[in-house]
Amino acid sequence: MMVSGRINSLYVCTMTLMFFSTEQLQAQKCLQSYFKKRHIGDSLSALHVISNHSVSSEALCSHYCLKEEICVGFNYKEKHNNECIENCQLSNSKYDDMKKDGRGNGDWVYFEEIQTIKSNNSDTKGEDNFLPVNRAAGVKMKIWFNITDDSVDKLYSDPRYPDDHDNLTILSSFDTGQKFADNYGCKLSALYKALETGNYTLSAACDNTCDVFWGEMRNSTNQKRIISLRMTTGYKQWNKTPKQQSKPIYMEKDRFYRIEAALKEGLKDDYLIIGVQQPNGTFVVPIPSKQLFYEM
Ligand SMILES: [Ca+2]
Repeated sequence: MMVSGRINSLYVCTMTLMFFSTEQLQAQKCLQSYFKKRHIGDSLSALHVISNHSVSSEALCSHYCLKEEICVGFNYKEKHNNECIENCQLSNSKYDDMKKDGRGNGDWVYFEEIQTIKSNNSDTKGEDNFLPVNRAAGVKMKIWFNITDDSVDKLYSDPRYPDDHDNLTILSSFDTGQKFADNYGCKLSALYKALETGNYTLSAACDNTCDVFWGEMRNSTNQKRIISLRMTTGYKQWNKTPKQQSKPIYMEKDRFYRIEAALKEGLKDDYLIIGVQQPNGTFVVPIPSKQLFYEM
């Protein structure tokens, strides 16, 4: 059985290298990531799915998973007669954490990542030691009103997103406060100055749903989604689900990094707050405002 599992893992990775040999970044990731076949069964419920895709092979499905920082596995179903269906589900849930989800007599195959992807180094390292000239302390918050539903995906699919926002305000930190409005979405963004070198873990609590992104300061188009919450937590509640925490993120002292977060609120309570565990082990909530800047 162990031999069979290893063959399956290597198969997916090898296929990815064949299809994307010109994409150096993906090749580097693939060398550090393998997918093991865990289960044959049904499709996953929305609770465990980051996104759905229509793909021509399991190798392409694994490629999408490698591009998502929070993806830990994917559920794939082979197409028949070139049918137009979504047959690739990316998941941020481990197989053992999904309990009954995906179990059944279907023909979906769930693959799980068995080695953690390491952060890729940027070639803009020198530039990230300097803040933009036109900056100020705080966090920029863009707001879109009149979007119903709880899911942050409704914000992303709104035709006004991301450029045509209704309102703009500046927060002192990554804390929106509580009960701002109903049926709105917002995007928070700031540059974060690391005060020491080492591994950081970001944590989020929100109502109703939210995502957190992180990346190099200069490369705003290559942000990695490091937290994806599709359930409500309490305000400053940090133990509702392990999905509230990011994987460890390596940052260097005195360098600047871009942190962004999106929130979607339906009705009643609403908030988004982000904390950070620093390399020295201290957990700070919210992220200290003296380390946050926005571009004017
Ligand atoms: Ca709410």
